[in-house]
Amino acid sequence: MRRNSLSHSIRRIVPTTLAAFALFGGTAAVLPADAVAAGRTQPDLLVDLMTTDVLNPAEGETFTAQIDLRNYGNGDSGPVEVTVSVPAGLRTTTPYAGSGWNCTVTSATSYSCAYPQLLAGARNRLNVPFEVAGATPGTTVPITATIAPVKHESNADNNTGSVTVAISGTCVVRGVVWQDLDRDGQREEGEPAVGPEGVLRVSLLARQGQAIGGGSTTVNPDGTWSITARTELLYQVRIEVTSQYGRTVANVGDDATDSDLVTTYQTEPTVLLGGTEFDAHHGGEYVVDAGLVS
Ligand SMILES: [Ca+2]
Ligand SMILES: [Ca+2]
Ligand SMILES: [Ca+2]
Repeated sequence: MRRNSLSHSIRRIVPTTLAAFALFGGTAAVLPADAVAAGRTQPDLLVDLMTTDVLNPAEGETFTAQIDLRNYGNGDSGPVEVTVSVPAGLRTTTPYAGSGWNCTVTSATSYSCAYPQLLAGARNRLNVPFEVAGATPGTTVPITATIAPVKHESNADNNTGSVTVAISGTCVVRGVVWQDLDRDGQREEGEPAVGPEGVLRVSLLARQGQAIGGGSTTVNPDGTWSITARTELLYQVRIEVTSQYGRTVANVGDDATDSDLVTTYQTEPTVLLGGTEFDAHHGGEYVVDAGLVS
């Protein structure tokens, strides 16, 4: 591009821009009403995320609500004060010390927690302990944290966050292990049970890291097994059998008499088979039957 061509383009653009500015009624002296405030630094505290260290606490147990706070603004906050609600079914216990936070039990239904200040852009985690007391198993209870707006805060609409915690109950997971002689995926008269000589172990795996639950057992001589376990989490049944067996086809025909093992995890030195992941709720009974073929 030749030099004089470029300067010609610029001359054309400048008047157009000025015309557009005039069109919007602007002069350089007219600024938005909040421009003075915008020129200052402003904190903006927010509840970024709330989690609990245990997904499914049970009656009498203690867990921690983890409240991640942030100053999203460009100004330091000054003293921070957070109110954490204690819903029915939970109760306060001794607050943690030593994190810089100072929490006190203000009433049966809330904690009040103070922190010296969050600098612009800073994050911090507030940990608040709860005890499950009188909650109905299988229900969820909400915990809410609210940051009191600080001076000059630019947005107070994001100062509240919440998390729900599911209260564990109990369920029964059970099944029968049998040999599917005709390999049709259905348990029929005359097809024998596989007892402890063939089934080494039945395990109930809790698949979420922060959930408490699970268990294991062995089968009875008639191939039946049963585990009573905690609820409000995801489970998977795994059955370990001797290497002469494999699994028959899964989910064929009547669910009451079919095989519910869908995955083979290993075949040596023992055979490890698994069912489908399921959500376990209080009072539930979950049946995972296993048809084996040799
Ligand atoms: Ca805010
Ligand atoms: Ca059969
Ligand atoms: Ca079934």
